[in-house]
Amino acid sequence: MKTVLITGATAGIGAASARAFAHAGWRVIGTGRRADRLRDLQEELGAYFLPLSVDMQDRAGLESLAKLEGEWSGVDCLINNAGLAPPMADLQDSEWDKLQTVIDTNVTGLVALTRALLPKLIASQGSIINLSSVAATYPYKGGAVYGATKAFVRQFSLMLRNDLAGTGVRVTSIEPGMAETEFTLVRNGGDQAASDALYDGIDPMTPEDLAETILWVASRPPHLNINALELMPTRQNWAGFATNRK
Ligand code: NDP
Ligand code: 8X3
Repeated sequence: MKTVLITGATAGIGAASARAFAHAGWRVIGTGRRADRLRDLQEELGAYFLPLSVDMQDRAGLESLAKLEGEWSGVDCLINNAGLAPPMADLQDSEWDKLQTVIDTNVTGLVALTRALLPKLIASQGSIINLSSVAATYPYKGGAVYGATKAFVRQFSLMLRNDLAGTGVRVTSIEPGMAETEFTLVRNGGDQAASDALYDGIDPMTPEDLAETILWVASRPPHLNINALELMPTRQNWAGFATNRK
């Protein structure tokens, strides 16, 4: 039986992935800060789900995830999913603490956890699936720090493959557009109406769409590495260039 560690399993894409992997016969280690949500998921998924409440900003806590023993000691797949965006704002109008939280979570925590788990992933010839975003590639106004963290995740994924050459470990950057989760609620400080308005009428991707894709990536045969995968709702596309006339 294979084991997957999914960060941010308390909501959205991470929770849907926990369900998809568990139903496909994997053991699932799920993390996040909200212990009550992890407990609910354990009740739903049973003994093959291990809930571990860890904050991505707590490096020691993340490193402790690499020290599990017994039946939970092996890790075959790491899904670096936990992440968030600060409110949409120009940098000059942004609150520092919110930016710092995003950088610490999306970048620093992701690197710390990946580094700590690499010995186990090398031993299992496992795989790493990182949640980047279309914001890594396509700039939009008010998203500089978020987009930059996701560009980091994309490039980190591609370059990590060089470090891992010959080990059999696979690395993938998943780059979604709009998926309806708690993402926009968190970004807007809990404004449900604003979140509903953003997704209204565009048939956004669902967390299950992404979970199915992530499970598909993790289930490819060992000789096949999906480097990067970009997905969007059919009703989402690119904005044009902007100009500022004098
Ligand atoms: P949700 O807000 O629904 O879920 C985010 C998850 O991340 C939660 O489980 C949350 O857990 C966890 N998380 C956030 N901060 C921390 C922290 N400091 N420590 C531990 N866990 C944390 O969002 P999504 O499911 O949409 O997002 C998942 C990933 O997908 C993110 O990396 C996001 O950037 C990316 N993504 C999302 C898109 C979208 O449109 N939804 C599109 C492209 C990428 P808790 O709060 O319990 O700690
Ligand atoms: C979030 C996707 O399109 O809202 O990563 O920037 S989008």
